[in-house]
Amino acid sequence: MKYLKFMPLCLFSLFSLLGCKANEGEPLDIIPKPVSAKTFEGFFTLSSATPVLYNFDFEMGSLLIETLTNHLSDYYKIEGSAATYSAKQSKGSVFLKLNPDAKVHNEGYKLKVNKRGVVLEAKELSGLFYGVQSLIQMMPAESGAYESIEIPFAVVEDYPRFSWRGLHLDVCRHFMPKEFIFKYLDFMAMHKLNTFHFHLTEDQGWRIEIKKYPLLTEVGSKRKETIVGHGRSSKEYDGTPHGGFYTQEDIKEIVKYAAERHITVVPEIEMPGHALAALASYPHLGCTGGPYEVATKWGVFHDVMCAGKESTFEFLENVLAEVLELFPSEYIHIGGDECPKTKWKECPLCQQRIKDEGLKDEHELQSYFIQRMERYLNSKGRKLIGWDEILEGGLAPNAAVMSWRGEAGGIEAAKQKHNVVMSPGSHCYLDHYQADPKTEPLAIGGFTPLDKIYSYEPVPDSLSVEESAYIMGAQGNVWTEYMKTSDHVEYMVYPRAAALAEVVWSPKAERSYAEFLDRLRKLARRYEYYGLNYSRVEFMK
Ligand code: TNX
Repeated sequence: MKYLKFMPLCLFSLFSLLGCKANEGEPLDIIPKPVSAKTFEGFFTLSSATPVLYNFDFEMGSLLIETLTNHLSDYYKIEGSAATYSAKQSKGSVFLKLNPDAKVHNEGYKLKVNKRGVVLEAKELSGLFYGVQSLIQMMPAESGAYESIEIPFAVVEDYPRFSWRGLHLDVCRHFMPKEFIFKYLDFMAMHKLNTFHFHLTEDQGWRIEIKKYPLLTEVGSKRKETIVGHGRSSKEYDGTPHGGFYTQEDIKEIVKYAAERHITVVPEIEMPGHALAALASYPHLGCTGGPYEVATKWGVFHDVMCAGKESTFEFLENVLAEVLELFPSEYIHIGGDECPKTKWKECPLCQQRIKDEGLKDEHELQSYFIQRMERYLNSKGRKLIGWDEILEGGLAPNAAVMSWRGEAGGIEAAKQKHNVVMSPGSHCYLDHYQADPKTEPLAIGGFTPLDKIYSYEPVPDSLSVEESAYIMGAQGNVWTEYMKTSDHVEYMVYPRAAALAEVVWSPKAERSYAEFLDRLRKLARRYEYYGLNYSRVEFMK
């Protein structure tokens, strides 16, 4: 026992004798992995006596300052005095330095830890925010009551590979409470994900208050029951009504909460398909005039919005007008996926439209529909993004494509010089199984384990360097047909979203799955502390 006590000391002297330095060159446990991180011998000791300083308007960056100070007080019980303004670093402090002239990339940061203290520098608040996330992950993974903590001496230079680092959530198949959306955004921020694709309307529920059309939520946000078991085989229903929606006040809170965390919320208002909830509320929107019912099972429905009636476009423009007021995002998602053309083929008004506009067929009618919506959005200074079906019948002139049926749509769009978000079902669908279905809760199907997501490369080989520039990034999609609760959503999303975060942030050449798993084990301590119901399946192997 006696000897053991001296062991570390002996080892230390041995290392010094041999010229080895304790933590020099040791990797940092940051996810997503930084572009460059060098560690040096030694640690900076942070205690309640360590000042936290910042050189910008507190109002602007209060959240990032508090993210750091709250972490210290909650996770390690290190209660410092309040952070204070200072134009310069003082010795032994943590200095958050906003510097418009800093030589760092957009959203990037530079972090230096040495015996003088910690300096985190960025030219934008987003960079400082991401730097704080990294700094936190350089601290001990174990929570507890600490007198002080040690942060390894290091120089980290970091910035994202892609500008669209997306995570989606379908709140229509199952409604998720506002408080959960906040938590979802918190974890996105921890992983430096910056685009929340909020899927708000569907066959099974309309989830956003639109003042001009109150029936959308009075009628469209409720379904009388829900299919039990797998949609492909089941005929059983639960007999329990399901509903819920976000008021415009809720939406404002969500958008603000996200913005403080440097997350853009991109709303999706589905058209012309996946729209039964809207049709049930306002039956004139459909080709036959109904009656329609909010869907109680999953799938693709033949009743879609009528492309022949002017009133459909009037409705959609009015809805979007309110949506644009609530969401400042550059892109607005209009869906566009899985729209059967059966009703349009039989509808005299749709056929008339095809004739009047000189269109070839119903695919071109869909294209006409999307192009009209694009003109509206462009006239309001916004851009349209839609699922890859919007390529069929001709892409609207400025539209961006979200490629989900594999990568072909994304490749085609990039070749046509349109922006693209890659989200192929093969790698980016977090509603798929992550392990053997026999041991997992019921899911839609597929098989997308952690290592498969980690292996994803968003830029296809078949694109030239110029074409590759149209790939804005990638996104994980979370369709909730089989996720009734927020706990279940968390189980499906994490840690797979951590793998995706590294795909969209870290340099391709820096990625290694084995080493990612090591870092993930440390990050999982934080997941536990913050009560995230993540899947442990990869740690049990
Ligand atoms: C296809 S992805 C859909 C969704 C479903 C999902 C299930 C996409 C654009 N449409 O409506 O929920 O498959 O994986």
